[in-house]
Amino acid sequence: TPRVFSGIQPSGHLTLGNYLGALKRFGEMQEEDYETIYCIVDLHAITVWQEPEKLREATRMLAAGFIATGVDPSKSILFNQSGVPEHTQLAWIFNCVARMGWLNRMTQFKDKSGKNRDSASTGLFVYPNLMSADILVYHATHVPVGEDQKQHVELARDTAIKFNTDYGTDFFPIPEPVIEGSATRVMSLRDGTKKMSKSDPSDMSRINLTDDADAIAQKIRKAKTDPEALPSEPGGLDGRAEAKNLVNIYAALADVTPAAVLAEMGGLQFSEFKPKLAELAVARLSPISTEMARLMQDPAEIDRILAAGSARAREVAQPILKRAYDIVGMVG
Ligand code: AQP
Repeated sequence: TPRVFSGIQPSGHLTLGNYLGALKRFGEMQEEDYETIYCIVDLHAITVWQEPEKLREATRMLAAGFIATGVDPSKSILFNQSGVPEHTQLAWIFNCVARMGWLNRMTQFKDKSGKNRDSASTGLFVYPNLMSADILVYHATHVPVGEDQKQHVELARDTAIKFNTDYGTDFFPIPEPVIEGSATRVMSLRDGTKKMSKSDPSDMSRINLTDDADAIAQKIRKAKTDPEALPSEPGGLDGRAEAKNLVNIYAALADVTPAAVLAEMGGLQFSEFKPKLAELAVARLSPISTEMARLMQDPAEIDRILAAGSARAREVAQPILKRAYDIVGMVG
């Protein structure tokens, strides 16, 4: 069976972008013909400073988020990255395989380091190599991600190819990004040119999976739009980034295409469409936030689930890591 790997950083509250771009697909793929491995990538999170107690809390909260959105720890392997040291051990090899020029092209590094590149952590720069290791230490072949992570999965492919070529082997499979759905890039509610992000300083820019019904309704009501009515076909959204974003969100939440949404709602003003969107978002998200809150009442149980997941993950990763070290020429 093909193997799926994907991860999410415990760097803040889960957003609607994380849900529609990634999490929603995780639970679905678990029920399809895949072996599924899902990871809370805590080592990636510390590429930018995290307050230690908040990091622990966010890790447990994210575990609750995975489970509440449909990941079943008895069907999928669910764990946190630092529990499986094989990731960082393989990442070192990949630090020596991937080229500086490849990492220099990564747009996420440019975005996150901003103008002051000299003060970004070195971890932020080499983070894509750790992500390559996350995937390849399981010989995973399918990586469900949002659009923003496509470039990193491509780097993992290049790294697998270069390792195989340099060492004259076909040891690493070449992983494929799986980017599906009508909301693979959910944009900020305040700015249609920026992606919705956990770490955006403005809470009004995003819907958190933990937001209550009032907060969701308020954020959608205040979301930036233009004065035009909804068009009746997707082409009418060209050049209208904010309008397009809200239609895509509606479509993804309703599990229909944007064209189907517009066929039904074309001609509506945003003052009429937004309450419908808010109602749908609340209906979809409130069971998730209720379940997350319930799971968070027993953090020790969450820790047990993650420890059991790490043990299962190590069983898969250890022989693959050992073989990789062997190919490279390490004694032992
Ligand atoms: N806005 C988005 N639309 C669609 N998918 C998204 N993802 C993130 N934002 C959107 C997908 O969610 C998964 C987990 O992302 P991550 O935690 O690895 O970090 P990220 O991509 O950097 O996401 P954030 O929310 O913006 O986190 P911060 O603010 O910490 O950087 C990935 O599959 C991603 O594609």
